[in-house]
Amino acid sequence: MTLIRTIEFEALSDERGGLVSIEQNNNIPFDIKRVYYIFDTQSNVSRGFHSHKNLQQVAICMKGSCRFVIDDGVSREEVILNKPTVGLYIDNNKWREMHDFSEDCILVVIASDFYDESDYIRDYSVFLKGINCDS
Ligand code: T46
Repeated sequence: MTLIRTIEFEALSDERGGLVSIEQNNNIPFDIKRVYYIFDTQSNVSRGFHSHKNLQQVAICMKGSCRFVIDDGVSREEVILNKPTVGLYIDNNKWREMHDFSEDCILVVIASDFYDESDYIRDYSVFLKGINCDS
């Protein structure tokens, strides 16, 4: 099973430019409750290093690039996001890290729920214990 699940968005492009439409339960596989974005990134500063108990998300790099690592507690896979037409689906119970941000990166994240710090697991050993309890 691959840990990297990307979604290709249809681009409605013409001589004026491109347009992508995002719709819940259509090209996004959940009800959308929140959208946030990350910008002013630095190439030597990584982010993430957590999993979510329940949250599902789709991350889209609207500008620039960054590298995501997805880890299910058994294996780790990575992908470079650098297109506004590709989203990375990040399921719950997956450890994620974001590295190698370009300085012009704008990363938009579409989320299935509101911000809730109690949904985060920010300690890798706690994440691994949770995965091993479930299996
Ligand atoms: C994720 C990756 C891809 C809020 O108050 N509201 C929000 O909606 C978010 C996302 C964050 N925050 C607060 C929590 C922290 O005090 O903003 C601060 C920075 O968040 P964090 O350190 O979690 O940011 P990242 O870039 O490490 O992770 C973020 C998301 O938090 C996370 O859900 O999966 O992007």
